[in-house]
Amino acid sequence: MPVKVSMQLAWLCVITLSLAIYPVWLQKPPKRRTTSGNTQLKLMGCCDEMKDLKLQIANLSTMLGTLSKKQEDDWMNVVMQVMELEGSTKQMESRLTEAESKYSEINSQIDIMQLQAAQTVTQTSADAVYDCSSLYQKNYRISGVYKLPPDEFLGSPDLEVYCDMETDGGGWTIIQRRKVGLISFNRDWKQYKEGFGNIRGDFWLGNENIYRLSRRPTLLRVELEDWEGNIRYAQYNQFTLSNEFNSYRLFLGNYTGNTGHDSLRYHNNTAFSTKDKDNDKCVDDCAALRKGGYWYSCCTDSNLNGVYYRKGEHTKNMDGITWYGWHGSTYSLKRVEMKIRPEDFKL
Ligand SMILES: [Ca+2]
Repeated sequence: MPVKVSMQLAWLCVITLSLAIYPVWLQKPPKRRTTSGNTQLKLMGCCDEMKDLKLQIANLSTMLGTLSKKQEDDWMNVVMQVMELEGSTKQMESRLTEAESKYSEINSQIDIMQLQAAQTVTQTSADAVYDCSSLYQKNYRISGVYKLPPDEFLGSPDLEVYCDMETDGGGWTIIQRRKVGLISFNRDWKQYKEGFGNIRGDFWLGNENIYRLSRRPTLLRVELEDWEGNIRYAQYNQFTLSNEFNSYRLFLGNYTGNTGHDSLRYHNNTAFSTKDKDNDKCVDDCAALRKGGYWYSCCTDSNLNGVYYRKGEHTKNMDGITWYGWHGSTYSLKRVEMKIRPEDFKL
């Protein structure tokens, strides 16, 4: 073998061996991380972005904190408001309940009294309920509506009355009231005979009923109120009405009171007149002129069943609710009540 060939073989062996020992040389060399200028710029930009982002995040965190705080405050406010509302609602509810219970208490008291008053029908005459004074003597002391039993002697039916259990000792049966002013008192004979109106508001108890209730020696009390809130009264003993055959003629005894002069005296011993029954002592038709039913003479010194005029209109007419002795002929009063009680009523 020539030396040249041997040398070539030897080199080949060395190279082969080397390749066997260092196979990595056959692989592609790994990409070196270049640090060229372009990449450096990119990196710098990235850092700035990061900084911006960090700043934004910091800002957002602050905003979030502020918002959370605000939300918390708002929530607390809402809670406080709800609590306040709940408190006032509870207060209102309790007031309502209180009022309702008082109302039902009074109502049930009156119901019981009415029931008890009705039950007295079967009792003996000594215990009979004639009027509000009888109820008062049976310890019914609350003013309001009661039902009186039928009167067997007169054959009259049961009667709803309003009792005044407070004024001057109580026991008063109210026979007339003016205070609301919505219903007309310009009615005919039959209506005045039987009564009309609302027992809790304005009404006339009825001449037949008044006649029946005043058979015993009776006091009449007239209470007047003007539009300035002043209150006066006139009281009479020996008050009575005659029967219908005698036109429910009025009779009065002595006057006591503070109404200026006694403006019912003029109507004493005078028959009752209505728009359809002129029983007055005058050429004129007083009931038609004064627009009410009353004991018109020629014509009036008082007209308690006249026209109801409201404040502002109350001084312009002659046909109003008048008491000449106190406010004259053209002043229409704000409130009137006529009530009766037996003279032997014991306080
Ligand atoms: Ca006449």
